[in-house]
Amino acid sequence: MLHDSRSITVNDYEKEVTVEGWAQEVRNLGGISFLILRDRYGVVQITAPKKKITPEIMQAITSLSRESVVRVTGTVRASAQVKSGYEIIPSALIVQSPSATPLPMGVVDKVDVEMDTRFNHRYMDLRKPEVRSIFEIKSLTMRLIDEYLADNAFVEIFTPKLVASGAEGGSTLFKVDYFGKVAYLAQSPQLYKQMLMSTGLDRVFEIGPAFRAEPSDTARHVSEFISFDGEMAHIDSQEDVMAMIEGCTQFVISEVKERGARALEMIGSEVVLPKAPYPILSYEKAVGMVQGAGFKIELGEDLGTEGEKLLGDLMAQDGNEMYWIVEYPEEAKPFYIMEKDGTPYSYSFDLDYRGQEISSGGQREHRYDRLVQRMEKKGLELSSFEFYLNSFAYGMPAHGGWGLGVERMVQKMLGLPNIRETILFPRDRNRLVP
Ligand code: AMO
Repeated sequence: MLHDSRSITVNDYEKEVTVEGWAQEVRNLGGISFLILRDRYGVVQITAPKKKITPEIMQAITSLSRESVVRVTGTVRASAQVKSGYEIIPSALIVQSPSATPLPMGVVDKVDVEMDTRFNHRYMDLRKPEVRSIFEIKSLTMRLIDEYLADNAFVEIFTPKLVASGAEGGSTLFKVDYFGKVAYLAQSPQLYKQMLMSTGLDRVFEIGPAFRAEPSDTARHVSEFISFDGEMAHIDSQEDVMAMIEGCTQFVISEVKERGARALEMIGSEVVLPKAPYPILSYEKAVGMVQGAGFKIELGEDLGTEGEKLLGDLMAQDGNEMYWIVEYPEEAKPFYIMEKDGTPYSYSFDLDYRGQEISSGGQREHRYDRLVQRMEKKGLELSSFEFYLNSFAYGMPAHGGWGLGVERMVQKMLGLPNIRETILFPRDRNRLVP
């Protein structure tokens, strides 16, 4: 079994180990050479004093190009000069895969590399521990969501990503040729998770890809993201749904702090557990707050990126990182959201995290006739939604749910400037490769 930089302990001192990694740095000082080998967990120092090693090993080290993959067998020696407390004196060294030169970008160099260059050479960018660790946190986040929802009796579902009609508006649909028919990439599992509410599977969730042909080139939009969707039946109001999300986000963030401590240190992120319960602002109140701070917006309009940021700053003044905005104008919300009768508003919510929407949802219109009315009002072609509407005609309980952009949440939790930092191979208007 190979050792790695994390598994070598004082118990291995004076013993022989084999390690493998990338040649991060080679220093040749004549009588002695040093090779810094990087693996997933850190680095090990290979110390090669000319007098104690074979000429072949010396030759291999001195001619090694940076980032080559090397396997080294040697004896572990305590060393006060090395941060880890030990070094390895090599008795065998194999270059498993030499690296070409020059490198397309540096791994340890402290120069700022353009984002495009980084994403063009993502395999190299991800060799940086601070970049790679983001994906350990993202993976942990997914596991924690699973754990929380399983504990709350949710069933994990997988809905089609090739669909015949879009639920989130026509402007962001990606068209696909489906055996000669028009199909689309799913913008969300909306229609399917709602249909399941009529079956007795009364709490479902899905974590899966969602596709949006977003024309905007921003730090928060991509054309493929991971959506964490939930839907719950037999609710009294949308507050039941909000309580579930709030419980989940608090659980995820506190456990990430705990279980992700090592990765967080690598990234250099200090995660703060938001103050709970999250304050609830009505849409009207939120608009009033940003207007009060000099922002130009009329009632009925969307807060937009700038409005959301400003609201985030205002909420931060009282130490609130996460907050709800509820009761948006029904006109601004999709057909499946329930109207608040006698008002221009709706039973809907957004969850904002430090000035950025990370989730939205609400109570759904479960009454067949009202749903049809609402779809007609929105100008939808009812025949395209027959499969969906049918599930409302034979007994559909009151229900509500949410969609939460996992990458937006991870981005905000880690304090990263751009959503793309949380996606291995991001897709946007300008990028389809790698
Ligand atoms: P919505 O369209 O608001 O709602 O999307 C839900 C959440 O998904 C994330 N998101 C995105 N993340 C990155 N890039 C994008 N282009 C992008 N678009 C959306 C956001 C957003 O809050 N069906 C409803 C949810 C529901 O009511 O259940 C929906 O999709 O974090």
